[in-house]
Amino acid sequence: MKFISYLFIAAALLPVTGYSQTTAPKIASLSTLDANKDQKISKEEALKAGMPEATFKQIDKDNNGSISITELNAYKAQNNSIASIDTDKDKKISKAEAIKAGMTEQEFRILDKDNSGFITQQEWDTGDWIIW
Ligand SMILES: [Ca+2]
Ligand SMILES: [Ca+2]
Ligand SMILES: [Ca+2]
Repeated sequence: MKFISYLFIAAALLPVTGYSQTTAPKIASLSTLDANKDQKISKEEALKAGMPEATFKQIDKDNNGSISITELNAYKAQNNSIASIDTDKDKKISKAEAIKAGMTEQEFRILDKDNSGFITQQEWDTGDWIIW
């Protein structure tokens, strides 16, 4: 009985946690984030690109004030599902969904490799985009 109620609590908490993390999911490409192209994202660059300070701190694992490619890849390994920006849950990103999350039309066309009008997870993975 106790186990079941724990399960229930966990199930009840999950959507809430998910929601608070993705209230307004945003995306940015590495090339946008790393404005001066030194293969590191300084805090200044991150904040300028609209990344919240809390997210920056979360990715900057060694706390040295800049995000290395290694740190970025570690973050991407855990946070790379397009589900958080796929608001209508059809498993692909429409242009409207992409633009709402912070992509430009031109960037959308580049990522939509087969020109289907949607970005699939597979297409997304070929890009250098970060979701937070
Ligand atoms: Ca940089
Ligand atoms: Ca760092
Ligand atoms: Ca969608």
